Amino acid sequence: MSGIIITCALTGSIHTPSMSPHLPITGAEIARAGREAAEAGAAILHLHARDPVTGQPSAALEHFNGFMPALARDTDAVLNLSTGGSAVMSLDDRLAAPLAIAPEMASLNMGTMNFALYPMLGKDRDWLHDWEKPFLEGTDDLVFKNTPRDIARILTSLGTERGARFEFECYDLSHLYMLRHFADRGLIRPPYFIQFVFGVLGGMGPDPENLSHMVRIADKLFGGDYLFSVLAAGRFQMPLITMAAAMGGHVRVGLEDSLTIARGQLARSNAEQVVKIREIVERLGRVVMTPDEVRATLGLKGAGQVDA
Ligand code: KMH
Ligand code: ZN
Repeated sequence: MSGIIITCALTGSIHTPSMSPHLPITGAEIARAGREAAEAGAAILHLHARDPVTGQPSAALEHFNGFMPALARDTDAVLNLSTGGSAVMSLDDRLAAPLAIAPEMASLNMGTMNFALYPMLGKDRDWLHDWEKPFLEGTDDLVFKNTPRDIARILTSLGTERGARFEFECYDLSHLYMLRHFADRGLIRPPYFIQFVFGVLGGMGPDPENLSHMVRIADKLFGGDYLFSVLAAGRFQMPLITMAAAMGGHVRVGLEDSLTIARGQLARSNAEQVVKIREIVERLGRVVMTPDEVRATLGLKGAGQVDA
């Protein structure tokens, strides 16, 4: 089987500080987490920013600048900026930092959807910050907006005008058809790096049958023009990404997607998850790809053209 791309999503905008002491929040914590994950074998770092004091998801360029220069200096990883930000942000806010930085890669969410995080409220806990509980409670009436017009705007402003390539986040079968639509409109060119997203309440569930069906339909829609990666939320992370690796796909880990390293056991770092999946995929006979091999495979513009 070909080489395998390990992506690590360091902090995200889903989990809140009270859920794990290991979730990186400040620029220095995110930069350290990225260095460690890259050293462990992550070729792509998927990046969100947070307010360093409150831990709230942030769209502020200054918060991205809290870690971007350090990651560009200390790693050769592909720095992949989220355009998803947080579902509570406007698209203008979500795009502000990526447009300023002009990354090699950015995420792109292929449909409007529910993004329900309130099931994580679970048993009450001592919340570190007063924003956390209302943030989670409010997701029962939250729409994560990604209309075709939004998608076209991101593709044009970040892709065509600034040379970014994309991690296409597909949470459902319908998102593959939306991606095909944009290929037919000539707004994207292969190879398509498609991230199948499992286990977000509002997207498809973490069932292996869904993975095999997504691959079957992606094969039908894109033939040899795509690579698939898998991320799965929470306890489903390792089983599903292991299945992806066995199927010839690529994998994404990171505390954005799961806070655990094993059932009921918090991961002490992002790198711990990278090490675990690297051991698994190498036992499966896969060879972990370097950042430059990823750049060559996906046709990325190179780190030198990023305003980090
Ligand atoms: N949080 C993941 C479920 C994005 O940042 O654009 C999907 C994601 C979206 O990473
Ligand atoms: Zn993300």
